[in-house]
Amino acid sequence: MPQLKNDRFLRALLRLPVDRTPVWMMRQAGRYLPEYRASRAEAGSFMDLCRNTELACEVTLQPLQRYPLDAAILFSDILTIPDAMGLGLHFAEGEGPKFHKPLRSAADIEKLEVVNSERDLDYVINAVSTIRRELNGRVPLIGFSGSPWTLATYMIEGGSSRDFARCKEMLYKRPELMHQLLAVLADSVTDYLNAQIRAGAQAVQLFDTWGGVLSHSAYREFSLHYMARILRGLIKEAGGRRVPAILFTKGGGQWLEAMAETGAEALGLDWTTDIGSARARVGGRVALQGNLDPSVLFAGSERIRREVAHILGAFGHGSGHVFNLGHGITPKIDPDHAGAMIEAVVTLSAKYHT
Ligand code: 1CP
Repeated sequence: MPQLKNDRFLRALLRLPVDRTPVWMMRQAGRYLPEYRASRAEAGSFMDLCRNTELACEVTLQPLQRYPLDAAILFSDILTIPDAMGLGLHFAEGEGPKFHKPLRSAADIEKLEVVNSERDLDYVINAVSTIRRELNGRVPLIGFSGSPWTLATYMIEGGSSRDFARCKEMLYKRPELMHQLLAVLADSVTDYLNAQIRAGAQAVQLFDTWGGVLSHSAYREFSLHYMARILRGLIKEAGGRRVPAILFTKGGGQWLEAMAETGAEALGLDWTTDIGSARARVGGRVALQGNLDPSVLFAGSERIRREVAHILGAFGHGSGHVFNLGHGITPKIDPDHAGAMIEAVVTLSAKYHT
């Protein structure tokens, strides 16, 4: 493997000194980029794009051609695991993800088996090794998975949800069944992330997008517990380097202390938390990633620069911060505005690392 030329993202996750704050964007490959829309049209459906190694590699690299980003993230989706479990993922035009066979009974859950990623998700694992090769050491590659709870919400609801009514009904009426589902998912996610690490992922992120809809105690029992189990099972080193893990619970700002106990090297923050207070609470134990409100990117470059400066200042001096949005970039953002954000991080952050 070629030498890694830019390791400030990996160093910041381990709270080692860096020359400036590293930056990447959740959903940095996606519909806000015209070149992504062209590759997507060429592939056919979204899943065709994920399954086409060459095109998946191409869209992963697209944002790096535009911007001085410090990391690449595998182009895929969190819902590949439920698809591999036989639920039949598809994307209805303009409607988001849907499953042909959502989980509707105890029997549906009882027959689920732990996914063997090298066999059942070979297209993702091939994409990881291809992207790693094509990156040629330019920046590190991030692998990812959804958290068991977040995957369970899509599998039970059959797609996106507003109120998570079916999941919450199961959680309170049949908690043992929910635990059975989450355990199969946790073992599948562990296998999936380890297969990505073996194929070349240099850091991994767990997306717990819907952890924040749980009650204070249910979050620990039904989401955090399973993420901690995954983190304990991950390969910790590859190619002579630590493979850091980032834990992102959207809406999880009040649980950072508990999240910092899981063994993750870094916590992702959404935009509702003050990053300075978060650092005071957990910064001695974990790095922090975030946390610009993605909607700031609707504003002009002056406002974007001010908001970036505010977050950099709130985190303050020293390593342990990876700049990011507080959630994924949305399709209507002008790519030049994303560029303004990245440029602001590059130019304004060096003074915090002297
Ligand atoms: O039409 C299209 O082109 C599909 C849009 C799209 C894209 C670009 C989907 C469908 N997924 C993706 C890629 C994707 N998804 C990545 C790629 C890497 C990157 O550049 O960041 C990643 C990391 C994801 C992860 C993902 N998928 C999450 C977790 C992160 C988050 O944003 O909260 C979730 C919840 C999903 C489910 C999903 N897949 C796609 C959509 C539109 C959604 C969200 C549905 C919902 O809001 O419930």
